[in-house]
Parts: sequence; C-alpha cells; structure tokens
Amino acid sequence: MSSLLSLRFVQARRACSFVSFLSFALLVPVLAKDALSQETRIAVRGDVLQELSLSVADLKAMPPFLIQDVPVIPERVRDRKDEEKVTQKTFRGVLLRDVLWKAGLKHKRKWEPGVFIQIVNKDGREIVFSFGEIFYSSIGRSVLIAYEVWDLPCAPTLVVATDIHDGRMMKDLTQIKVSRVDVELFAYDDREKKKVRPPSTEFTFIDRLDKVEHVLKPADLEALPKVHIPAAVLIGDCEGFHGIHDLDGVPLSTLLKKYTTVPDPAPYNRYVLITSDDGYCATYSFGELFNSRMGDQIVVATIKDGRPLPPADGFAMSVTGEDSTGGRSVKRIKKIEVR
Ligand SMILES: Nc1nc2c(c(=O)[nH]1)N[C@H]1C(S)=C(S)[C@@H](COP(=O)(O)O)O[C@H]1N2
Ligand SMILES: [Mo]
Repeated sequence: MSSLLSLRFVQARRACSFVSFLSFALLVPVLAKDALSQETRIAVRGDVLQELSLSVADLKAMPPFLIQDVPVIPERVRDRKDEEKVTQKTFRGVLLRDVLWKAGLKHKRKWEPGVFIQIVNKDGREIVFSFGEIFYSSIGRSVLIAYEVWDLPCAPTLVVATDIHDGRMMKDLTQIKVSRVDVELFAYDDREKKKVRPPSTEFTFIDRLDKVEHVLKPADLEALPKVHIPAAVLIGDCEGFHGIHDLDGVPLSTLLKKYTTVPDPAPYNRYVLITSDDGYCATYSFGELFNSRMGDQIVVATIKDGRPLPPADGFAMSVTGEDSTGGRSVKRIKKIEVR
C-alpha cells in the first residue's frame, strides 16, 4: 500500500517537473497565446433569453469542470493494427450546458426537444449538438469548452469526452448558436380541442442532400435487427409520470445506414429530425448517433413491454435509453428527416 503510494508520488513529481520544464520552455509563446486568448470572445446567440459575448476570463469565472484522461483517438485510427499512438489528455473548462443555462433557453416544454445547437470556430467549421444530447442524456456532462490542457492555457476548445473518435474536438471556438427546427407544434391545440390523432401506419424517410425518399412500413422495420432498451424513463414535465418501460426497436443509426449514405467519419454538422403529425419533434446529432459510446441507445421502437405499441404511440415511436426524460419519445412518427 505505502510502496504503491510512494510510487504514485514519484510519478506525480515526474509529471510535475515535466510540466514545469514544458511551461518554462514554452513560456514566451504561452504568454503570447494567453494574451491573445484574453481577447478572443465566444458569442452565444440565437434562441436564448440573453445573448452573451464571453471572454476567457468570463469562462474562468464560471463553475470549472475538470475531465481527466480523455482518450484522444484520431478519426483515422480504426483498428488496433494502426501504428498511430492514441493519447489521453486532461482538460479544464466549462460545460456547454452551463454556458447555455447562463444565456437561458427560449424554448420550453414541448418545443424544447426540437432545439439544436451549432458550435462554430474561427475557420467557419461547425459541429451540431441536439438539445436532448446536452440536457437529457449523460453526454451533456462530458461536453466541455476547455480553456486549459494539463493545467496550461489553450485556445477555447470543444471536447466531447464520451465520443469514440476526436472528430468533434475543435479549437478556436467563436460562436454558439441556438435554433429550433421550423416545425409548427399542434400538440397543445390538439389537447385543448380534445383532438385524437389516428395511430400512424407508415412514415417517410428523407435525406434531401442525398436525394433519398422512402416510405417505411412495419415490415421494413421488422426486417432490421432490433436492440432492447431495458429501462426507458418515459417521464416529462408536460404529460406527467408515465413510468419506466422496456422497449425494442431498430437503432436510428442502423436505419440511416440502410436508407441513406453515411460517410465514415460522419459529417458532424448534420442532425436527424423526427416528427409526428401533431408537430411534436426531436433532434439527434450525427455525433451522438455515429461517434458516441451511447449511440445504439437511440431507437425507433415498435415493441413496448413485450407487446406492439398501443394506438396512441403509433406503430413506431422514438426512444432514447440514455435520456433522463421522455422528451425525445416522439409518438406516432410521421417523418424521419436527415438535415
Ligand atoms: N406525438 C407526440 N409525442 C409526444 C408528445 C406529444 O405531444 N405528441 N409529448 C411528449 C412529451 S412532452 C412527453 S413527456 C412524453 C411522454 O408522454 P406521456 O406521458 O403522455 O406518455 O411523450 C412525448 N411524445
Ligand atoms: Mo414532456
């Protein structure tokens, strides 16, 4: 026990002296870079209650979040035969979630799952996150705007610690933009007028970029392998507590790979929109679908508690095993659109 501790101590001291050597050797450029990063600002804009312009000092004044030993695996490393060294890095920064919370979000309740967030850097590169990914799933606790690597200052960098590859890691952030999809919501109207929508029997799959459009029926889903979600928490603040259910469904990523082309690595500026005919909808980012350890938790479910879905849910509804609420459970799916 004590020998293990002293070994760790020696290792820690070695790491420390290495870091101090590094900071000494790089003192001049680091200082110059630090001065530069003091001037950089990140604009938080779009559908927020208060637009922000955050300096590095502003970020540092927010609750800091440390994520240790984040595996940094380049996109081109696809198997163990690859010679490339995979590294691990420790980052300090603020959670994207906390930055968005500080700005305040305009869309609430049933409008909320239709929101998506675009992160832009100084070269105009763009990464998209879904609202649910940041606020319902545990991915949100791993999305960092880092300002330090190994205790040394760095230009504001996007880090997604739960991602498999580093494709969403992006330097020199300049903008965080919040938007909601352009889908009108009738669900509240329906409830007021006691309108009951018929159970769906098919839905449309569209990828305009790829010029793809298919009508999918129960048999098409039946032909694809399903995964089991043992405990989906189908609660929400608008409909109340409707329990914890087990569901079976086709992973949304499987559906996309079958009906459109998904390059590898996936384009992380794209997302999927699932809509019902009452306008209720939810977004899913390509990152969470194709580059996350939680990716196969997002399913188009057709079986609930061992039986076909009840009519109110339609023949298919979306379910996200990772989410802490039923906010992305779109009942009676009418359209799945790749954007
Ligand atoms: N098509 C459709 N799906 C929907 C909704 C809706 O209004 N229309 N409401 C959502 C909300 S706000 C919640 S909390 C969950 C759970 O709804 P339930 O409690 O009625 O099952 O379903 C979601 N799916
Ligand atoms: Mo809800």
